[in-house]
Amino acid sequence: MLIRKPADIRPSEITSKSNYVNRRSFIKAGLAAGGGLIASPGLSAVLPREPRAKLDDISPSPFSTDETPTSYEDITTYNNFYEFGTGKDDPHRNARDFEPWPWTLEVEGHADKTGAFHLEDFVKPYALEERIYRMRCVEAWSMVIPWVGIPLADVIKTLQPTSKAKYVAFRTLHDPKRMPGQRRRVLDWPYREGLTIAEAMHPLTILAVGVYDEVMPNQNGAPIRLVVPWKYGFKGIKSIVGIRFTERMPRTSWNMSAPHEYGFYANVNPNVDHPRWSQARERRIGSGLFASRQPTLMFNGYAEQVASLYEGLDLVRNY
Ligand SMILES: Nc1nc2c(c(=O)[nH]1)N[C@H]1C(S)=C(S)[C@@H](COP(=O)(O)O)O[C@H]1N2
Ligand SMILES: [Mo]
Repeated sequence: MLIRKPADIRPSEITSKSNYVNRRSFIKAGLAAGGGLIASPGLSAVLPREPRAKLDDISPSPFSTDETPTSYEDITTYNNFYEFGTGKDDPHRNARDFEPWPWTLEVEGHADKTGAFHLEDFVKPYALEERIYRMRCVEAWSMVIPWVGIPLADVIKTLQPTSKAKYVAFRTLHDPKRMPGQRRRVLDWPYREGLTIAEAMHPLTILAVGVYDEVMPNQNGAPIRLVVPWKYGFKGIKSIVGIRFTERMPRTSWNMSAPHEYGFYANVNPNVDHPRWSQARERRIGSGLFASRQPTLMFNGYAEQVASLYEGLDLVRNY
């Protein structure tokens, strides 16, 4: 079995809370010292900066579905990414010139290892895995996507949240110059999402850095985004610049925008309709214009793995 947790990290190799205050000087220091987190031998996720660059040393995952993946073309041209426009074909056109590098990720809140990290250093200690997941959008379409990523649980263990960390909140880059869709207030920017700590630690939850063994396309959330396959697609926040461990349930973009339509949990549930449409069936993208809609499965087909997270929770009230 692959042991994916990095070896013990010396305190000098991690940004401390006081360093975080002086984030800029840390980033410079981190560059000079060769990075924030140290890679352990045998692992090491490497992220090339060129668009469509191949990712090396990807191991397959037992969590992958054996359903046929959606084509690269469909995965990268039919998207929601409101930072680049609200139409399904806006992201791939408007994100073409987005330059994700260099990328800094801030870790904040109730954890021992908070600070600002160069993304390369942040992912370096982990091994890349391919996770072929069924993905279900709240708008009743679905895809099968071969993500490349690292388990979020491994990252969280490294960051050492304190006992006060009950939730993990994520935020997308807010930069209207680079993300033209943010010049309109269609959402309260930056895009925000969140998970309970148990959901974040679940082995199915990953931070994805690629699709089809290539670096993450801009329109899919370059350079790093969240993937939670038993939840509606909007939980999969793209182009993440902030991770915060919180004691209280964080506010999330779609819940703030339309609380009666989008809850915090957003678990795929064919028995709980959206107020304006049914969630019982879904259209698999790429299956042809006249293909019949297939039934949506509880927790998007991942019930066996995740149902225990919600024991005793009323899933109609907690949608
Ligand atoms: N920052 C950000 N993340 C986002 C969105 C967005 O508008 N902004 N849209 C979400 C929605 S509604 C879906 S269905 C997925 C779709 O993109 P994907 O096919 O690349 O997962 O991204 C999610 N992540
Ligand atoms: Mo969505």
